[in-house]
Amino acid sequence: MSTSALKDALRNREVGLRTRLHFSVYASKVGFRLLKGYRKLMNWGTRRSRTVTGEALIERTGCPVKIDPELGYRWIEPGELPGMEALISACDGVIEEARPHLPRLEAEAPGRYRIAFDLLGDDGVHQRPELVDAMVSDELLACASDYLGGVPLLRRVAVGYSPGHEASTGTSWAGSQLFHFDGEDDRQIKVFVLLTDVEDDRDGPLTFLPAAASREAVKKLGKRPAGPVGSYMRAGPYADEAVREVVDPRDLVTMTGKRGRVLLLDTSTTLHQGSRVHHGHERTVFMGVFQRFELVHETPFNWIDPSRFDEASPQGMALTPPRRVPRNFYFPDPLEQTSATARRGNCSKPELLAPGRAPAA
Ligand SMILES: O=C(O)CCC(=O)C(=O)O
Ligand SMILES: [Fe+2]
Repeated sequence: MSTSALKDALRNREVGLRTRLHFSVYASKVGFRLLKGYRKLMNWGTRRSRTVTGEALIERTGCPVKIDPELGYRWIEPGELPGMEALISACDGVIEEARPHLPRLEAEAPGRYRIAFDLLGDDGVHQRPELVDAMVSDELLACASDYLGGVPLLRRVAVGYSPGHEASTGTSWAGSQLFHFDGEDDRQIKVFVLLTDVEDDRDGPLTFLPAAASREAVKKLGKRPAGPVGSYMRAGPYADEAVREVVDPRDLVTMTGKRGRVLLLDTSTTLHQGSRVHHGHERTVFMGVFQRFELVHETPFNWIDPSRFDEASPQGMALTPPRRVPRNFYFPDPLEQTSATARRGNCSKPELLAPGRAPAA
């Protein structure tokens, strides 16, 4: 980060001093590495046991699904991962329940919260154990442990609803509709499952550049610009014109396809955007997120009950974060009568809040 960017970070009064200080370190390459080293050191024991458990799982399963870090993504074929059918039908239930509330949610949502709504609160996740079960199958956890170097945490389980936007010409896309890198760590895995057919641009497909090409694109863009202070983005959002200058559109991969198509994507190493849904269309996608226990930059996470699994099992580990927030804290029931975004973070125990917390993606 340049000195002026650092000054900007420190001056920005929209977020607290701790957040600004955190960002002034986090946003530089060296600062990020320092933070990462510090986090690794502080979590040495936990990392060790997660590595050992992950290795045992990889050996036991033979790790049938692997992600090539140079690509940063992998498509999943039908039958490769267990539990996907149950997951899809549970998601159908979520959408059906939410359908009558959608106009109100859209009307209430401010700014970037209007881009993609999470229709699942913590209670919704809890009521549908098949969503978590599909995410913590031995096969998927082996894949995630292999890619992330130890049993990671399942931090988010979401059903994302992206409504159509009036402006389909592309000048008013914002936030995650613009190309960016997610910033919680230097690697993570998001599991996306299409719940409706995504045919073409009008359905706002997730669009990304594979990891090696993303690395090259960033070099050509000059230096990786820091995301806005307090943002979950490590870099971006980039204007389309800037991306167009350095990226061959033929290198972009789009998540189009039939309902049920599954993608594993490292949103930290791949330049990506999505939800540019045109007026008269809508997109619904399931998303599960795996991040390392010792991640560098924490963003809001779901409360998920680990008690169905043995504490020392890979599944138990994947569901046990370093600290708990009360159920419904970040992700209360989105269908309650008052705005979900207004309720998020309202809690009778504010001391449980992490200082410097960034908003959710
Ligand atoms: O809405 C989309 O397709 C993109 C969302 C995104 O940027 C993410 O999940 O990291
Ligand atoms: Fe993203």
